[in-house]
Parts: sequence; C-alpha cells; structure tokens
Amino acid sequence: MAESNLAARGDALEGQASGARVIAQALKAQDVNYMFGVVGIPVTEIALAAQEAGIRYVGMRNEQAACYAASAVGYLTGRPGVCLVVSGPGLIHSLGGMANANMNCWPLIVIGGSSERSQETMGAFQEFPQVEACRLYSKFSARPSSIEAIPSIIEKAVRSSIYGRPGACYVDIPADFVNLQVNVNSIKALQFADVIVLLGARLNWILHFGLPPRYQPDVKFIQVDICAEELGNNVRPAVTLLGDINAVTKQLLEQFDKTPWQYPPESEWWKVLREKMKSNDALSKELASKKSLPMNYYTVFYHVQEQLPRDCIVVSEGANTMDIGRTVLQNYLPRHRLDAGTFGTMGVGLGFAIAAAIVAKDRNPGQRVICVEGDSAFGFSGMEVETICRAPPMCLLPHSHYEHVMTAFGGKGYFVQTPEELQKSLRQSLADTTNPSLINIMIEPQATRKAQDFHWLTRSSL
Ligand SMILES: Cc1ncc(C[n+]2csc(CCOP(=O)(O)OP(=O)(O)O)c2C)c(N)n1
Ligand SMILES: [Mg+2]
Repeated sequence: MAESNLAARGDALEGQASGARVIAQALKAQDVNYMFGVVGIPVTEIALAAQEAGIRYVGMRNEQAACYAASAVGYLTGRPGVCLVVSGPGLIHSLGGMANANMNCWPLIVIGGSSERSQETMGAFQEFPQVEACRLYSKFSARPSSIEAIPSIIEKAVRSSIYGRPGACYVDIPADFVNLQVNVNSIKALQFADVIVLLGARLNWILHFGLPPRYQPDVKFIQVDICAEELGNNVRPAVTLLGDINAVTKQLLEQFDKTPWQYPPESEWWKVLREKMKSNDALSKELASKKSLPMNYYTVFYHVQEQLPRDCIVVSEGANTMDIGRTVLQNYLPRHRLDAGTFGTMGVGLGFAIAAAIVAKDRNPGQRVICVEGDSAFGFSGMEVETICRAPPMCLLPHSHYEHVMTAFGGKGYFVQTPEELQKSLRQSLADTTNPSLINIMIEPQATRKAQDFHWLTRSSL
C-alpha cells in the first residue's frame, strides 16, 4: 500500500484523534511491528495509520492466510503479529487462523473492524456478533468502550497473547471509532415514494434502513416477509403481510385484476424517475464510449454485455466491478445473478461459478456462466481455477503447473521431475536473493508413508 496521509487528514477534518491513529500508536508502543490483512470498510485507515506509525503492513489475498502470517510472526519474534480484517466475512475468514494460532499457542492479535455502534441490530453493513464469535478461538476477545479505552485494551491484548500460555486475542473496533463517513447516493425512486411494497427485502444497510434522507419521513411501507421477526425492523410498516411472497403476490395480483389500478403515468414522480433514468443512461454511455486506455469499468462492461447470451448466469464480485456490474450487466431471468450479496463476502465468485456451471450442465446444457471478478476478489479463491479445469472434479490435477502462478506475478517457476532437476532448481532458487521461487515437484501418485508400527494416525479405509 502506498504511503498516505489519509489518516492524518481524517484527524484534521474531525478535529480529534482518529481511532485509527490511536490504534496504530498503541500497537507501536507495545512493540508490535508487523501487520497483515485485507483492507476494506472500515479498516483501511487503520492500515494507513499503522504504516505511518512505522508498522510494516502486508496486504494479503485472504484473511485466513493473513492470520497464519501474523501468528507466525508471533511465534518467530515473541511479539504478536497483527491480523487486520474487515467486519463480518473478513473476521469470519480469520477464525481459521485464530484457531490455529490458539492451538499452537502462538501470540496473535486480530483487529476487526465492525459496524457502527449506532447501527447495531439494524442490519448494518457486514454486521456480525464479532466479539462473541471470537471467544471460542481466542484467550481474550473484547471491544473498547471508547477511543480513549483503545490503548489499555491493546495493552491487555498484547499481554494476554504472550503471558502464560501464548495465544490469539481479538480486539473489535467499531467503524465509528475509525473515522469513517459513508456517502450514500440518493435513489430517486425510493426518495420520493409515497408507498413502498417490500417483497422479502430487508430494510438493512442496502435499503438505508428505510430512514430519511433516503426516504420521505412519512413514506408508508407495506412489508411482505416469511419471517415474522423481520416485520417492523427499523421502521413501523403501515401494513405487514406474513407469508411466502409467491402466495402473497399471487393474491395481490388477483386483487389488482378485480380492481385494476395504475399509478398515474403523467405524475411528477414518474417524470423525475424517467429523467433520472435518462441521465443515468446517458452518463453510462458517455463513460462507455471513452477511448482512453486502460479502459474504465463502463467501457469493459458495455463490451461484455454486448456479447452475453440472454439466459446466461452472471456471477460477480468486487467493489466497483460488482457495483457498476450490477447496473450494466443485465440478467433477464430470476436466479441468474450471483454476487457477494448482502454480506459482501469477497472470494465467493469462483465457488458460485463452479456451482452454477454444474447446475447449468445438468439442467440446461449449453447455458453459459460468466464470472466477472475484481482482481482482489479473484485473489481470495483464485486457486479454484484448478477445480474449474478438472473433469470429473474429484481429485487434484496431478500435472498442474503451479510454477506458472509464481511466474505470472514476476517470480521464478520451476517444474521438476528428477532429482537432478530438483538439485538444480534448489541451487538456483537459494542463490537468487532477489526473486521468490516456486518449485513444482512431481510425486508418484501412489507414494505414501513407510509402514507404521502405530497406525492410528494413518488408518484409513481407502
Ligand atoms: C472476506 C472479505 N474480506 C474483505 C472484504 C473487504 N472488501 C470489500 S470489496 C474488496 C475488494 C474489491 O476489489 P476488487 O475485487 O479488485 O474490485 P474492484 O473494486 O477493483 O472492482 C475488499 C477487500 C470483504 N468484503 N470480504
Ligand atoms: Mg480491483
């Protein structure tokens, strides 16, 4: 990550020390010098502040690997490494690494961003009971009660991670401690609506909790949901209909057939919507027609959309890739779009695409699945391309050229089949102090351990 003074700027704007800076300085004061992680909302500023404080930050591709790295630093140096993760899915990915560190008795501190305290229980972006979730995997799991309490909690986490039997500790940092302000674009259709019929949709962060300024203060919600507990979340609906939306919409349509009603097409509301659609469309087209290189998202998606079969399944993840993709890449049929969804989990795309391809093959041979990934999102599960290349998808491809993964990123790759090649590649790799190397060694598929006297560890029915 490039050096930046974003965190400092945040402080100046807020007129107070940001939680990000307090965290970074508290870590540094505890002689914590390494941080691994995957940034995003709401922890990016923490990584920047850590860099400013002189902590080495390494951006990884998956939180689980980041957690393994941080715990290895703890084992190797005696001071805990930090794993920095985003709320919800990021934190959940780190649980495997936390459990591993705790079982190994390796010092580790996981710092997880979490949703804003004022949005708690409202269905905030990536909201999850993180402190509770980490309890099983850690020695200590806590959230500071205020920014001022951060240094003492970090001191306690560092101490707990090292003292007695070392292990993993979790510190939860709500987004509002970090200094984040999220700008939300207004959606005119919702903003000026008098009545909104919610068909199974939750009034969570995606729909801005159903609250002003996104909505008129006196908007009436008619909420249809199969889950009684969802009814009345964040706003009091004018009408609630508890039931399966298939059954409820059928009844609604029957009623509309009997007493046809249509929103007046010449109303001001329609006019505003039509204008907004027109200006959105014009803006997208203008961006798509840009000839500059590298291309922008709109240009790319315009060309992709042009060639997509109408019945294809679109899988998508990323930030801009997904958000802009949602507006430009069309799906015309229900259940034909899969993306990171309401929880925003990066790394789901290739797994979704594999599943979609298998289902498509069984049900609708010839149907295409297109997976549009941001480069970061791709990295979370990129190795699944190996799964994708398998047929049948049972065992790993024995002759996979994993060394190309290293050369793809500028390192050295070796494909080794004989002891001589192995010796040579090892010599070259060890002599090369500039480039990382990956030596891909072919092993006899039937090779196994020598016969064991005590075989309880290796017992298998295979
Ligand atoms: C498991 C998980 N970790 C971290 C995040 C935070 N996060 C949100 S979007 C994103 C990266 C998106 O980048 P990319 O896929 O390259 O899409 P682009 O914005 O470039 O289109 C990350 C890391 C997340 N949502 N899920
Ligand atoms: Mg990207």
